[in-house]
Amino acid sequence: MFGSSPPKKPVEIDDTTKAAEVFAIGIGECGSNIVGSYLQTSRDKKLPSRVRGYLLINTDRADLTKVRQKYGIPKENTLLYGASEIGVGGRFMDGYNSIMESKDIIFDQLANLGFEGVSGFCIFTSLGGGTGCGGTPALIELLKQRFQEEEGRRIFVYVVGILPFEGQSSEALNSIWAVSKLLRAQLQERGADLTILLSNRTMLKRILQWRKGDTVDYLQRELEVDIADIDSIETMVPSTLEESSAADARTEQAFVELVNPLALDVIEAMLSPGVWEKSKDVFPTTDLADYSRKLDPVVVPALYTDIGLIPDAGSMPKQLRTMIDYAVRECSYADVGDEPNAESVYYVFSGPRHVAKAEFGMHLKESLDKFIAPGAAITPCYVQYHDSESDPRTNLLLLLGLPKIPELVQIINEATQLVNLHSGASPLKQGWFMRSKGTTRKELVDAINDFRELFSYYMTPGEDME
Ligand SMILES: Nc1nc2c(ncn2[C@@H]2O[C@H](COP(=O)(O)OP(=O)(O)OP(=O)(O)O)[C@@H](O)[C@H]2O)c(=O)[nH]1
Ligand SMILES: [Mg+2]
Repeated sequence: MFGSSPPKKPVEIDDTTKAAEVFAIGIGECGSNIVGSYLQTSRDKKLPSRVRGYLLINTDRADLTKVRQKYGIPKENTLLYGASEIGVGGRFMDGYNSIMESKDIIFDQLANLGFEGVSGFCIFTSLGGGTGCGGTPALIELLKQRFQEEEGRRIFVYVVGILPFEGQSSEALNSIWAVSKLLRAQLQERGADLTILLSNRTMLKRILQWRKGDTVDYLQRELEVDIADIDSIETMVPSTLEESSAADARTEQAFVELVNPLALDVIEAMLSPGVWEKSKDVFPTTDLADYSRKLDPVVVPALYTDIGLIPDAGSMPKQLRTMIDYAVRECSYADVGDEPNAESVYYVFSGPRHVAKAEFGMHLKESLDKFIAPGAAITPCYVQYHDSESDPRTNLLLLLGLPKIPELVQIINEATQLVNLHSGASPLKQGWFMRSKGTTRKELVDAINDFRELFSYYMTPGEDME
């Protein structure tokens, strides 16, 4: 069995990796890309290791090879599993079953990579595909079974899940299924402790806002089309992504390349407080598991980087309020609108010693007040850098627990339309659900209704589906 054999290759340990107790798993194309590019970027920036080990898994041989080459990933850190070798093409139940059927080879490989002693796992995946979307809930079930039920040892499992671009209705449906599955599994202690949502559509929107000129130049170059104005880019998404011609695949690829750096920034911001570094103080002491202890199970991050706070320039409360307003409204990774009404908040305020000060906590708390539900808990964390040579940037990471997410309405509507399109008395029509998702219409309708319930404040009464 797995578990008893010692790691074949010892995990590299220097004083910077001691505190890194998390094992990263990238599943499917998106998940593998995110982990791969994260590792590569950390290497390039010479950041201390935030992860104790990692594994990229896919049911698609070509994609796995590509990711290995692109990011310089050793073969032993990748695994091809499942029967098809060409992915599951969005059929998420196949993604789910493939993981269950490959349990032994997956755990063998994890054991070889030294996953035994870790206290947590971070799984990266898109929510709209098949391999990662279906495989993630299965993988978590197996991990929880293995550690919590068989060994009686608590572990935390975080999922960083990527929501689809606009207009990808089939992916909207998959995403709803996956999140509802993760939440339901949690009731049996077999789900994710935290599901962190990053949305491709919002990340794209942010990029378009912040780096307008650069983005237009980049897209024109990549796609060899003339982009008249910024609004035309956003409308390119729904009209093109649903059909899968080569040009559309290129558009999607270009969008993905645009948003991935943003995704990496937030991952780095989340992982960094839990890792020891020479010139850094963190208080209160924070390890990664704290996020799940203090937050609701679905989280949307917001990250405001390189903030121009000037403590000597007077009115610090006002500067801090402006900072919080901007972070919530303009820097969230899924659009939370103006009134997220979050049920819990975790913030990580980092920067030079004279800026990232606990004394500012009171003002931060006051400023957050209008964005949270009455009684919502706020958990602070301060990260101070005291390296006299470097001039660290001031950053604010907000983790909003169970916020309102207006864009989920859009996702629900896209998914509902698709379900309606394939509904009807004829069994031929209903066959679509089994054929393209591997499951029944009922399971999908239940998932949509879960969503409506959880995020019910957006819905008008009587919209439930039968
Ligand atoms: N942000 C981001 N999104 C990606 C990336 N790669 C794919 N996506 C998105 O992920 C979704 C498709 O999921 P994939 O990850 O390709 O699917 P998969 O898990 O490999 O599953 P199958 O291909 O169906 O077997 C689409 O919404 C893509 O836009 C990436 O590197 N970054
Ligand atoms: Mg794939």
